[in-house]
Amino acid sequence: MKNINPAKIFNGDCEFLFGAHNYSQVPKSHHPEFAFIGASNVGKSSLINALLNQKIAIVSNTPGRTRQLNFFKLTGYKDGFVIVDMPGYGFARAQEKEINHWQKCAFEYLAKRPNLKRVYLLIDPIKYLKEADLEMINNFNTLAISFQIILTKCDKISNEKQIEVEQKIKNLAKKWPAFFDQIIKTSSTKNYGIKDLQWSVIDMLKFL
Ligand SMILES: Nc1nc2c(ncn2[C@@H]2O[C@H](COP(=O)(O)OP(=O)(O)OP(=O)(O)O)[C@@H](O)[C@H]2O)c(=O)[nH]1
Ligand SMILES: [Mg+2]
Repeated sequence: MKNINPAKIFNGDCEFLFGAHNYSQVPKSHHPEFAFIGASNVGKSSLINALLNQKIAIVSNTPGRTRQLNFFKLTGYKDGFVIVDMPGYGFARAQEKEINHWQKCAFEYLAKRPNLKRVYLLIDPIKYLKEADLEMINNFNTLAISFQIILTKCDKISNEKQIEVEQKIKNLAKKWPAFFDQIIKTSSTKNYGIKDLQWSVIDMLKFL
């Protein structure tokens, strides 16, 4: 552990592997995967860029920007590992057909991916937990997929408010068996909490 340097692993050197519109397009892989999921516009792509230290995922003011599963590979640790940017859910202007398609695709990916080591569920603390987030959490618990919650856009609220939201979620989480009991508070714009996120990934990889 002493010899691990996150700055070397997340040094901006990563490769866009592919984007997939359907789970059937995703090849099997033995590389450990970490998926970022959450409501549309919550800041998934921005956080991935901050984590990877490279502007590789597309960010937009318009909700519903990421419309496929995007796979990014890093090779700087062990045999390599993969970060997955997922399309956001709860996008009000999306058509029902598209919503159903994405729900099915996300569910299939989550259910059929043995190399998926952890899901990061992003929550904007100002918006708090919505029905769609709770449904996703239900999926994680049912499928026994380890998930960790990340609060995004923390530059927009006070420390006190962040801690209050964290406590509220931890109270609810007593009933969530798949919940990894550590909430990471981040801001992609201020580069806050990114080291914590890097260590969270590394801590998982260390034991593989
Ligand atoms: N203030 C602030 N704004 C942020 C932060 N992270 C992202 N944003 C803004 O939030 C908007 C959405 O960011 P994205 O990273 O595209 O969000 P996303 O979750 O990938 O969105 P979809 O792909 O549409 O699901 C953009 O306008 C970002 O600039 C943050 O840490 N702080
Ligand atoms: Mg996105």
